[in-house]
Order: sequence, then C-alpha cells, then structure tokens
Amino acid sequence: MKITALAGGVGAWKLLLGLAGVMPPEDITVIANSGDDIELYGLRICPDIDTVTYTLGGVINEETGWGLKGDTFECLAALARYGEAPWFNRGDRDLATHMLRTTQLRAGRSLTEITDQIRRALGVQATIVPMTDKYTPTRVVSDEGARHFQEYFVRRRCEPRVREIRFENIESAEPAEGVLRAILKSDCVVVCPSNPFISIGAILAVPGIRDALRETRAKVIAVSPIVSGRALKGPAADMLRDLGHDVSARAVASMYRDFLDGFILDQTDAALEPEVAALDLRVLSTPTLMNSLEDKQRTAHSVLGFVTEFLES
Ligand code: FO1
Repeated sequence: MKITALAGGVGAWKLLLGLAGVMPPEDITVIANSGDDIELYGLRICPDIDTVTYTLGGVINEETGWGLKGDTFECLAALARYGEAPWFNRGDRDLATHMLRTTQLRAGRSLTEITDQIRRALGVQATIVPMTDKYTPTRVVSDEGARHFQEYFVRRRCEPRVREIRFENIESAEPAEGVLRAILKSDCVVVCPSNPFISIGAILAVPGIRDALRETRAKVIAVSPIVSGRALKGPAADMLRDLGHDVSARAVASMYRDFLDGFILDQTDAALEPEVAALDLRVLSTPTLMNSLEDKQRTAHSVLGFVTEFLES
C-alpha cells in the first residue's frame, strides 16, 4: 500500500515513526510543511522538513520533537558571548543541515533536491518532499502586528491572540515536484495530527494541493490533532478558539471535510462519532496518544486497519 502523509509540526513525527515501523518505509511519501521555514544569521532553517527527516532517520531529539538527539549548543553560547541573544536555539550539528541547505539553495538547487540529498544521507527510505520549493514563510497576525510564525511560536510562546494567519507569496507558489503525483497516485493520504492552520493549513494553501486532495482516488483520512478539546502540543487549540471555531475534533473534521473520506478520533472523543459521521465521513475512535514506540506503532496499525477496511469497501 502506498501512503502519502501531510505532515508538519510536533504532532506528526510520532505517527510517522509509527507508520515507518509497521509498513515498508519506501512506500511512504511525506509532504512536509515548509511554511515554518525561517532565515536567521543568513541560514535557511526548515523546521518541519528537518523534524520529519530526523525522525525517520532515527536521530530526532525525542524530548523536544525538533533538532538532533544529543546535539550541543556551543555556537549559540559563542554568539551570546558577543552580546547576541539568539531566541531560536539551533544545535551545532543542526547548523550543518542549515549550512548545507543554504549553500545549495544559493547554488540554484531546489529545496526538493536538497531535502532528498539530506534524507538519503541519513538513511531515510521514505520519500520526503517540501510542499513547495518557494520560500513562503507563515506570518501570524495578532495585536502585536504580523510576526513570523517562529517569533509567535518560540519567542512569544504563543501568548498573543491570533487574528489572522498569512502565507507569504503562497499565491505564486507551485507544489514541489512529486507532490501532486504522490497525492493522486497513492492508495491513501494521511493528514497527520498537526496544526490545521499552521502546518496542514500551509500545505493546503499551496495552489493545486487542495484540488488534488479533492480529486484523488486515494482514500484521504485525517487523525485528529485535538483530543478532548485540547491540542497535545502547540497552539492548535488556541488558534481554533481565536479564529472562531469550537475547540473540538469535530471542528477540525469540518475544516477538512471537502477533501476527506475518513476521520480518526482519539478514543476519549468517541462520543463525537455521530457528529463527525454527520459530516459524511467514515469515523473511527481509537487510542491516539503516542508516548512509547509501542503506542506509535499501535496508532499506526489502527490507521492502516481503517484504511484497509476503506479500500476493501
Ligand atoms: N522550538 C522551540 O520551542 N524553541 C526553539 O528554540 C526551537 C529551535 C528550533 C531549531 C531548529 C528546528 O528545526 C526547530 C526548532 N524549534 C524550536 C521547533 C520549531 O519551532 C517547530 O518545530 C515548528 O516550527 C513548529 O511546527
């Protein structure tokens, strides 16, 4: 079975690790959000691409969900000695990724090519593609003005109330090479339990991607990023509230319903099944909290079981 996963943020890496452990990883294509990308000290940083790559390469820092396991921060300490106050903590080995990427971009290579080179170097068998090769940084508009997403997320710890989310230059962006084919040719598309506005929203905003999701013969299913009215990590719940949605898994299912075939709720939200089914979606409630590797693989098995049932019906 060929699976394409839409992934971004800290919600996705656990499910991806689970899937790569219960199916041939070479049958997985990950379309990674690149809206979180930022340029600092002249270097292009692609947090969600790196989180997916590091996760599937077995080198992710599992405590934080970003950066490299066991990395050091000597470069940041050296900058601080010069009076700098870096608020975005890049590890020393993580910097190597940013340096290689920036040099290759300047030499005219695409983000897609560079992402592929890095994942192969880390022994990742799954295919990883950015949603687009264009730099389309996400900006969060609050009463503090329009700030880069990372300023909102890291520097301001998601405190400002969100008024609007903008994806810079997204109108002229095109899906990266292989993105539409992955959506149209796979058996199943899994929307990972990522932030529906920031991570998944950015991917859906790339012209052509949402249409492909509506058109594909693949079964499209999403795993809820909201469990019992809360986001497990990150600002998804705050954003649902700030942007006028009710803070529930049903609200997320409703946001995706134009391209979704099925929705997976956490077992604690089983009571929402009728409301989600009323959106003309197939629905499954199952444990989706993923802490141990067994949890991750158990949830991945449930996703595959749900999809298989779908494909056979
Ligand atoms: N998140 C933080 O909360 N604090 C950081 O200092 C930080 C640094 C960082 C460096 C590289 C990287 O790839 C990710 C990093 N992140 C950090 C996480 C990042 O903000 C998130 O992974 C996503 O952008 C959220 O989806």
